[in-house]
Amino acid sequence: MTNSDSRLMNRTMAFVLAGGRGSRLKELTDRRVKPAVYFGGKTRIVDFALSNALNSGIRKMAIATQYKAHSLIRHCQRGWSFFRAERNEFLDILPASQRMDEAMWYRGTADAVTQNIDIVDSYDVDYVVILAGDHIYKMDYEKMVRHHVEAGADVTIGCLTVPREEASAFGVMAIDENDVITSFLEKPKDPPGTPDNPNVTLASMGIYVFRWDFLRDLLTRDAEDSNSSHDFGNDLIPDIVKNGKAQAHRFEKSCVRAGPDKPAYWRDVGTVDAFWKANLDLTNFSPDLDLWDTDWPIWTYSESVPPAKFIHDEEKRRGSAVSSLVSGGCIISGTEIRESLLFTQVHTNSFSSLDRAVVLPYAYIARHARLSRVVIDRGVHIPEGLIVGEDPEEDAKWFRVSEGGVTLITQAMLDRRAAE
Ligand code: ADQ
Ligand code: ADP
Repeated sequence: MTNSDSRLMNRTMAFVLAGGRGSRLKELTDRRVKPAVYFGGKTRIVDFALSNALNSGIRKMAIATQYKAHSLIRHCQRGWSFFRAERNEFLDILPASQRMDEAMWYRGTADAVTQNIDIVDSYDVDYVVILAGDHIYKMDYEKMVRHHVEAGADVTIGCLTVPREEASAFGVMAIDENDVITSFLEKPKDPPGTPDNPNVTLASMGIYVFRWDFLRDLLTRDAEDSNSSHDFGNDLIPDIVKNGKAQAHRFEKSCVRAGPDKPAYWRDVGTVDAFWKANLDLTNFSPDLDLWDTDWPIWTYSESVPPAKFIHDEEKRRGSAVSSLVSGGCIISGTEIRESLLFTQVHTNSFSSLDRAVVLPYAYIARHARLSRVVIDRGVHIPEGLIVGEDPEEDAKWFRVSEGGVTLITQAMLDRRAAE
C-alpha cells in the first residue's frame, strides 16, 4: 500500500441523508424521523451508518436533517460530539435551514447535498460517500471507496439481491460481467429478475461513492434543471448510468459479518413488522447481527444508568427474563418476561407478563398487564390490567395492529382509550 493509499479515508467524507420521515413506521415516527427511532436496546437507527463510517476510518461527516429533526439532532449532539475540530474531524448537522433561498426545504436527496456545496467544499476532500441514515447493517465503506477508485467509475453504488416481490421499493439495476451497471430503474412496478435467477433482483442500497469534483458539477447542473426532482435515485443515478460509468459494489464484498458462516445482514426496518422482528431477532441464540462484536462496535449516546434490577420473591412476585435483552436502568419487579427487548429505564410491575415485546425507553408497565407481540413507544404508561395480543379485534379498536399482527402502543392511543 502506498502512503497516499493509506490516507484514502482522510480524503473521504460521509454525507448522511436523514431527512425523510419513514411514514410506514406509523406512529413511531409521529414525533421523530426514522433515523432517530430506537433500535437494539441502546442505539438508534442512525448510529449504524455513523458507526460504519467511523469504524471505516472516516472522520469527516455531515448529516442532513429535515422532518421532525429535534430528537435526531439532540442525539447527534449528545452522542457524536467527540470529533475534534483541531484534528480536522467533524460531524456537522445540516438542518434544511433555507440557506440558499428563504422558502426552500431540501427538495430531494440530491438537493440536500446541493444546498450544502460550500460546506462540503470547506472539508477539502476528494471522495464523498452518500449514505441513508435509516438502515441496520455493518459495512466497511473503505473497501467500497477503494473499489470506486480502482474501477475509475463516476459513481459506485452499493447493491444487494432482494426477492423480486420486494424490489419495487428500490432502485433496481442490471450489470455486465464486470459489475458495471447497464440499466437502472427507480422503484419499477414490475421489477425484472437477474439473468441467473428470475426470483431475485439486484437492488440499490442507496449508498453512493463519488469523486467530489464530479458530484459537484453534476449537482450544479441538476440544480438548474427544472425537470429534475433533485433526487439521487430518480434523476442523478439514471443519468450517470446512461452517460457515464456506474459501478455496482456488492454488499457481500464489504459487509461485516457476525461470524464466518453468517449471512450478509442488512435490514430496512421501515415497517412496524420489520422493526419488531429485527429487534426481537437480537434475542436469538446466535443473532445474525452481532452487537457484542468489539471489532465493529455500534457507537451511541448512552445514558449513565444503574444496572438492570430484577425483583423476585417466591410468594407473589416472579421477576425474570428469559431469552431477552434488558438494558441498564430497568426495574423488573415481579414481571415474567420472555423473548423480549427492553430499552433503557423501563419499569415493570408485579403480576404482569411480556412476551415478544419491544419496549422503548422509560416505558412503565403497571401491575397485572399481559402484553404479547407488541411495540411500546417511549415513555408510555401501560395501565393496570391491560391485556394486548389476545383479541385482535379489541386491540385494533385502540391501537395500531400491523399486517403481521404486531400491536403498536403509544401514549396518545392510551389517552384516547382512557377518555372513552
Ligand atoms: P428510498 O428508499 O425511497 O430510495 P429516499 O426517500 O430517497 O429513499 O431516502 C433516502 C434517504 O434520504 C433516507 O435516509 C431519508 O431519510 C433521506 N431523505 C429523503 N428525503 C430527504 C430530503 N429531502 N432531505 C434530506 N434527506 C432526505 C433510495 C434510492 C433507491 C434505493 C433505496 C434503498 O432512491 O434507489 O434502492 O434508497 O433504500
Ligand atoms: P410492584 O412491583 O409491587 O408494583 P414497585 O415496582 O413499585 O412494586 O416496587 C418494587 C421494588 O422495586 C421496590 O421495593 C424497590 O426495591 C424497587 N424500586 C422501585 N422503584 C425504584 C427506584 N426508583 N430505584 C430503585 N429501586 C426501585
